[in-house]
Amino acid sequence: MTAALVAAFAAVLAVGAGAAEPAADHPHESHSMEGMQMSAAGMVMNQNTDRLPKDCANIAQDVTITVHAGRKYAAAHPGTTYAYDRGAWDVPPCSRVTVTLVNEDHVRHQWMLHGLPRYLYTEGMFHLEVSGPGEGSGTFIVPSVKKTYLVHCDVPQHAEKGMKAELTVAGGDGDLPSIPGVSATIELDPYRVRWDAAMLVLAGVVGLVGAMLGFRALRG
Ligand SMILES: [Cu+2]
Repeated sequence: MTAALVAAFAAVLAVGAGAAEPAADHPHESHSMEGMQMSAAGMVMNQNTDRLPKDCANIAQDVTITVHAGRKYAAAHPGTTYAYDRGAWDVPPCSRVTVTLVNEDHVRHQWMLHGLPRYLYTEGMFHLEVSGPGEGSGTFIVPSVKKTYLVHCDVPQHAEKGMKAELTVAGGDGDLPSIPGVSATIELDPYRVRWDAAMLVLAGVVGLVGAMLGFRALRG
């Protein structure tokens, strides 16, 4: 009981301390946290315009990419419903990349990139979202390593239905599977058997019973 009270008191103190911190400047209408901006039209998460990856001495180059997202780009890739206008982009090592996402649909679309260093980007991710027709921009800096980064839209079913791409640094380290216009779709065998101990015992029993029945049939 006492412990619970102490914990509750500590929690209240912690909340109080957080609220007492000086409020960040809000020069714009939108909310702004560390690397995150939100507005009614969309959001940018883990934006980074000046913090260098450990392996970069400076920003090698500024690169701008405009990505169009929408149903109409799926027409070029049979079997897809949503797509970006391109399946791949390549940027130089240590470049500062500014992406503008142009959403041409009346549904939410995202341009989410995975695999960035976690010491700079929460969850190793850069995330751009536009909630309807319109556009949004954000910036991140890539490390020097030759690497292929996965890009997709995280709205349920959009990546599965084609909204998937890759961003390579210095040509990347191999294509990812199932990228429309870039690589083949992988069909996993859903009936693949896992040969663990239980399966082996079961197979043994089935074999033994079969052999016994066979003997009986021969003798009968
Ligand atoms: Cu989408």
